[in-house]
Amino acid sequence: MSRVRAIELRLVALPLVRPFRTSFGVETEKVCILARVETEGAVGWGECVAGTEPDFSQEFNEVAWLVLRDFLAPALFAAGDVEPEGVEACFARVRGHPMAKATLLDAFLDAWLRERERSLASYLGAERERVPCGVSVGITPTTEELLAEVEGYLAEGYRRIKLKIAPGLDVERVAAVRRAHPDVPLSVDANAAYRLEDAETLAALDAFDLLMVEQPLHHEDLVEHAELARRVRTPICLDESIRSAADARAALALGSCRIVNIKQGRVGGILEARRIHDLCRERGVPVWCGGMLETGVGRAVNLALAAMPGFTLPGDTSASARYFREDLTEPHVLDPDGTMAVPRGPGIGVEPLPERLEACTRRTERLEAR
Ligand code: NPG
Repeated sequence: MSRVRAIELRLVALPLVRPFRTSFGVETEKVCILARVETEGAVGWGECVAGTEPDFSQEFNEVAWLVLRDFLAPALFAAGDVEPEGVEACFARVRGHPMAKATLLDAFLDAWLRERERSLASYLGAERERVPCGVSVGITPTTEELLAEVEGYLAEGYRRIKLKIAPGLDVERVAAVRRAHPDVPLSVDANAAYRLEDAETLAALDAFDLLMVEQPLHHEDLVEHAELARRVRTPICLDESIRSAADARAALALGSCRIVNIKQGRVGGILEARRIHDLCRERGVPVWCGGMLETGVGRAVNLALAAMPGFTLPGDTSASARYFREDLTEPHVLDPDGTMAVPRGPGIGVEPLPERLEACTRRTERLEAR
């Protein structure tokens, strides 16, 4: 059991090395909440995956901040001595808001593990010391720029390329990349930009031997994904649609997907991510670790998750240099063989560097147990 004495919320902002364009918008800066939790014996960190706008999800920073400050932090203080499962339980009366919940649960788990001198990877039963890494390539102004970017990432060693697509920026672009790289493991991610009426376009992607097409249709429509799955050969992977283990169970029961992207921040934290992993593993469904342009704090969590045995496909677990000129933590570095080390120190195994953190902080608020 551990007891939380104080929680500090911080809004931080880091410029991205290049703009990241998806079907729903362009990001030039990473702006996110970090939570710092003090227990009797340790300090833990958690990163919120929400962004500045309600686009990828209904959650966004300003709302997550309020939910953390006014509901989740008071619930955690009131809970007193708890285990990680008890933190989840004390958050249960807040409906939804998985990204806010994940922030504080993960920070608590980091502190709880540090008190016990245990790494997150060992807590999760992670088997690998290094994980194979992929990279997600945003939509570029031209096909030439896309080819150049892909070329650069392959030269760095990335083992799987994921291309962001949107209606009109799909078949030709994928064809060009496939022509240039006949054997590279390749996938596409639509971020819910298509409709079932676009099934023919999506079926045209079958020609390119893709690992998967990720989240082609509306985030709330499992039935239409199941219908689409009957019309295309490429496996469908779901991301936005899976906000919990219950969603994953429903999607698999309906045949809406054959692969699941696990982002712990999207599903309420590390414990729920583990449940989805276990469920998929039992059913022989491959999972992989998604990314949300996290700083080194969130990325450390992703690397530990990606080392679990059911994560059989390379994730969007890219190196710090893919996102930031200077990360908040010591950088996560890609080996030329396309793998990255899973942090092995206590807790998540990394901490924000104090000076970097101060330089990136836009706002802080400290909350104390009474
Ligand atoms: O490498 O962290 C990364 C980014 C991977 O493409 C990526 N993330 O839809 O999965 C996604 C997308 C994303 C990023 C979505 C940021 C929302 C915010």
